[in-house]
Amino acid sequence: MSLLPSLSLRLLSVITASCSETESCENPQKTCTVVTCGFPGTNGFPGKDGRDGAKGEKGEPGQGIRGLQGPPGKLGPQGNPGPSGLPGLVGQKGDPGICPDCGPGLDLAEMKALRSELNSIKKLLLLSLGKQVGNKGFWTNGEKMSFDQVKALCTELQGSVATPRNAEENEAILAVAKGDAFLGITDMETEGHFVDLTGNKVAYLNWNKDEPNNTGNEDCVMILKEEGKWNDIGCSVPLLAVCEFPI
Ligand code: FUC
Ligand code: CA
Repeated sequence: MSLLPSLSLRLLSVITASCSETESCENPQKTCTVVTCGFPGTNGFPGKDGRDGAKGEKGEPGQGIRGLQGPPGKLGPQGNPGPSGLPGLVGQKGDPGICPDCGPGLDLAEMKALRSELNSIKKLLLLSLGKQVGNKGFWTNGEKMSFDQVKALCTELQGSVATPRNAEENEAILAVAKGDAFLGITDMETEGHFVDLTGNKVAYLNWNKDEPNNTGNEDCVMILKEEGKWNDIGCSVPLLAVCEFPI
């Protein structure tokens, strides 16, 4: 006789017995004993997903093909100016300049030559007709006139009324004039305050005895032909004209 039908029969009898006992018995422990002996149940449904685990470590770089280069980024802010560069090479010599006041057809070199020639003629004229002291020349036309006329004459000749700054110049003026002559000194502005024609107080003085005495109204100054001493005199009295020029 085979073992399998006998086991099936015994199992069936147990189930039958337990069922009748479950219905009549009020002891729950007896009921449990019966369930333990039953067939295993079928697998239940899978449980819900668990919570996320801790973050893993960074993986190794991938080994795929490198992607294409992206477009250039936005222009950055302007940088600070750099240091100055080295000086450039010296340029070539330029053409001779043209002087706007030189007149048509005269460049700077020709103008300089003309000025030099003019100075030579002026010097020659002063040496033959006048006297030179340092870089100053004295000259007279030998005519007598008022102080204002002397001033106008000297200005027209691009000079000024003779004004001695020392004894040597005073003697040169006397030698040129050979007579009473006006000097470029007045006290027209303030009585007794003698200034040159630019308004500066004169440092060198050579007054005659008891001068200046302002007899009447004497605002001009003359050099006396005898010793070259000075006298204050009226400006309208006609006296020799002596001019001075820079050389
Ligand atoms: C003296 C001078 C005057 C004037 C008169 C004739 O009195 O001081 O300036 O020349 O002489
Ligand atoms: Ca006088």
